[in-house]
Amino acid sequence: MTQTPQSAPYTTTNAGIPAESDEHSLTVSPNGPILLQDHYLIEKMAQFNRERVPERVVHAKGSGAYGILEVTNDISQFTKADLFQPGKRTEMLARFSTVAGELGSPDTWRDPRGFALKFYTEHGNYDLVGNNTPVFFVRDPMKFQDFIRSQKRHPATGLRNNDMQWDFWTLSPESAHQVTWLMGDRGIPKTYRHMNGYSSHTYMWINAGGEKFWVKYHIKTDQGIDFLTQEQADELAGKDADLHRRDLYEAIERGDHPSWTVHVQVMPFDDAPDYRFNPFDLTKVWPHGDYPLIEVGRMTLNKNPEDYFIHIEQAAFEPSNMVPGIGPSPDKMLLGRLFSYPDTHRYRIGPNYTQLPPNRPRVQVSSYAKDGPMRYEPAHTARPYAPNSYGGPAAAVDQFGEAAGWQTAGEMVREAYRLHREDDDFGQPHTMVRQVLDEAARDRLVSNVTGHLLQGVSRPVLDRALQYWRNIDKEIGDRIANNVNGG
Ligand code: HDE
Repeated sequence: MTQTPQSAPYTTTNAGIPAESDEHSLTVSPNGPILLQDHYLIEKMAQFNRERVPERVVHAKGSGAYGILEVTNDISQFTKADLFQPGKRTEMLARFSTVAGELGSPDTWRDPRGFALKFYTEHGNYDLVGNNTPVFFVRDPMKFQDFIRSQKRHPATGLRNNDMQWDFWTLSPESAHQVTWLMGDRGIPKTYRHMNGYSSHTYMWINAGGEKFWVKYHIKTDQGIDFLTQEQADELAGKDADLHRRDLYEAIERGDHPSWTVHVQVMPFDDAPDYRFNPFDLTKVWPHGDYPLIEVGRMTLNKNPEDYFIHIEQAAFEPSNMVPGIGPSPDKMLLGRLFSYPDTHRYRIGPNYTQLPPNRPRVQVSSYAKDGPMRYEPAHTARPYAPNSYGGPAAAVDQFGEAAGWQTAGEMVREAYRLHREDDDFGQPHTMVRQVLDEAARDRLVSNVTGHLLQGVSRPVLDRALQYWRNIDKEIGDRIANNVNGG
């Protein structure tokens, strides 16, 4: 029997009882049958069978780290949110991810990247759950599930299928802006440290005087934007499927702490109705000439999680976690997300997920929630009901003000957004292709789209895809058509 030095911690059962062996089951004589009373053996096998929680249905492959947000500018004229007050430092957690790939998929697949942030503020957790692109594929949550299924695996073959992707995209022209981002250089960041993050959505900020503003967040990497070409990414996917996870972890370990400068665009509340684009349409950006970036602060990731499963696999981000001074906007996609994330957490990691280490607020919770599996934090309420005459607690409306909202009225309908004067599906991607991309980037875009279309996209989808690109930009579309049709 291997002697364990008394000073070292010894193996125990999950109940803390010293284990009798790390290598031998309990049997009758060395060659005899295993005994049911071998509690530690049975515990080890049963625990092993229950180690998995369902992977995230999207954004399954990811990596994360803890850090700090430091406010470097005075933006208190726009928001009373505690974490955005001058000089404030707030601890945070970030998780970066791909979208369509499963838990074990390569970090370097072409995909938008999740950019999820959780700020442990003095008024509870504030979660800003964005991507590395400022727009998205669809503008109504009714189509999100369908979009994702077109990106994942064909039900018959279990294989990913470019024909499905382009079938959905070409039948959903609102996808053109995000697809242009996806098929360009931003579709494969060199590392998680070399990409920006965006709220994508428009949110509401409310200042101490109750004035409301519309904002979009831009979280710009201080490492500089950098990307992998399709060829580099394909090779690295085979060599090191966890390239981005390794890079982030090792950079923080060696003290090379990645940082991002946080900015916002601010739109006066009353500008929204007549703005040239629908400011709440998630497929649109606000040109910076209309609403320039205003610096907010710097976020730095400086601490790796001590246990990946506990802190990153069980991290639960939810756009519905908005603290006083921050609120939603009429963006239908954002409003859909406010339901979906807590719902997915309750399913994936249980109803008391907010008591897990990465999700626990750094302030006292007095929410009248109680019981449920794995609950261990008391409710901090005098009685399990409100109102009560034994010390409450009661909502502090006077202290934190009314919920963020806006005036609205009308019939119940199922319709697309009403168009603003410059709203269309191809204008902004065209501007991006012509004014943001340089010639080399346009060449890579043509090459990436050509390569993607030549992998199993068949007519009539292929013809629609060629027209889709001509709608975005005639010259780009013709070049892709020329390549696809063999010159
Ligand atoms: Fe998500 N999304 N999403 N999403 N999303 C999830 O919640 C959803 C959307 C984003 O690192 C899920 O915890 C709906 C836009 C990130 O843990 C799920 C809609 C943007 C992450 C979900 C969207 C995002 C998720 C699955 C359309 C960028 C990973 C696992 C209305 C602005 C967070 C989970 C992390 C994860 C729902 C669209 C970003 C299913 C219904 C737009 C970064 O709840």
